[in-house]
Formats: sequence, structure tokens, C-alpha cells
Amino acid sequence: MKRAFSHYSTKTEEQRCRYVGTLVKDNEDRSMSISSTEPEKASEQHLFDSVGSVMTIGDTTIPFTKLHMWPLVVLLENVLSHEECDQLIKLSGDRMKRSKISSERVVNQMRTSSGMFFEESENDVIASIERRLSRIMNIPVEHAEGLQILNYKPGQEYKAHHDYFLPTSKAASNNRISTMVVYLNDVEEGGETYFPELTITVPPKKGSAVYFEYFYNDEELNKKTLHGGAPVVKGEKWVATQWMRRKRVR
Ligand SMILES: O=C(O)CCC(=O)C(=O)O
Repeated sequence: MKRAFSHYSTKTEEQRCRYVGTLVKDNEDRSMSISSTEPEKASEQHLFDSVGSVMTIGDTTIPFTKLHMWPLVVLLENVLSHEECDQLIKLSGDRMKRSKISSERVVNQMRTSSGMFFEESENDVIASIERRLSRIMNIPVEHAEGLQILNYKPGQEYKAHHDYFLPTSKAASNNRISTMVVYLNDVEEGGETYFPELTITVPPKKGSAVYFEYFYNDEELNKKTLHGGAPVVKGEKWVATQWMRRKRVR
């Protein structure tokens, strides 16, 4: 049985029930979406609840492919329009700084990109994108960290890592549970997102995204979400990362 989210105090009962209902529905639907080569895991449940191969959010039609079931890794197309991608890059403007790692926010060779975080719902563009990502990820937007923008120049990378915090970190008391990395441009060469434990490699494509989750009871499944951003060889790479937390952050 899935561990419950622990904080819904500002949600109406209708919203809360809709969300619980989604989780129950996911349980029912799961057998339909599992490939025959991957056995169902009776004690586990996915957060992402879309079945089939396409979802519609408002006016946006989003085709998706489940690349791996346990842990779930999904490739999504047309998550952001080309205009939205360009706007995010423009809005990040002169706020880009050398990226840091971990909750202590230190510079490290693990991660050589530049980055910035938008404030929560900082403007209408950000608020609209946050709402769409929250719908796709099936987690209330109140659990969403501020959207992060990353820029990699040739040779820059993010070595393989987990997105969740170790139990020894203070941040683990409200840990991350899922990630969506949205590609904001096409990269001439390199810059793939890779999952070494799952032998999955996703090449960046403007407007597409890779989603994965790590809220499983079985820690071994969570550990398999080890992933990284391969060095950019030619051109540059821009991504927006949305992380969801177990409890609300806003
Ligand atoms: O740049 C990528 O492809 C991956 C980014 C990433 O791993 C992250 O933001 O956690």
C-alpha cells in the first residue's frame, strides 16, 4: 500500500478526495499499463496515473511513452511549446549562476552547469507552466519547488546522482518524490539524460521531457533512478527541472 502524503490542510475535501481517488484509480489501471515482461509489484503504486499514450491538459496534447515501469520513467512530447521554451530561457536572463549541489548548496565538479530558480508562480508564464507540470506529474502544485533552469555549455555535465535527499540531510524531512526535466532547446551533440542502472538514454528535444519518480516503499527501486546529464559536445543545452516534494512547500 502506498505511503500517504502527510499534509493537505489547505485543500478542500473535494480536491483531497479527487487526489485520493486518482491514487485508487491508478491502482486499478496499473495492470493495463504494465508490459508483460515486467511483473506487477503488489506493494507498490505509481504517482503518475496516465494510461495509454496521450494526455490532454487544457489545450495541450501530450503524447507519452513509458520507457521503464519499476521505477517508472516516462518520455513526454510537447510538454512546453517552443514559445514557452524560448520565454523560459529569456526570463532566466542574467540570473544564471554556477550550479551547486545538495541541500548545502555547494559548488562541485559533479555539476558544472549554470542555473537559477524562479520564485514560485513568479509571473503568469511560470504559474501556467507550473500548473501544467503539476497536472502531468499528478501532484498538487503546492508540493512543487520553484522551477529550476539549467544551462550547459560544451564539456559541461551533471554526473550521475539521485534527486532525493539522504536521510542524514535536514531536507529529507520533506523529501523529493518525483522529477520532470523539460528540454528547452535541441542540442547539436551530447547532453543526453542517462539512467545507468536502467540503461536508458534520452536525447534532448525542444519541448519534450523525461519524468521519473522515486516514492516507492522499496528503496532499491528509488536507487535505480540514478541519472545524469551527459557532457554537451556541440552547441549548448537548456533544461527546466521541476521537483515535487512529499509535503507541501508553498
Ligand atoms: O540535464 C539533465 O539532463 C539532467 C538534469 C538533472 O539531472 C537534474 O536537474 O536533476
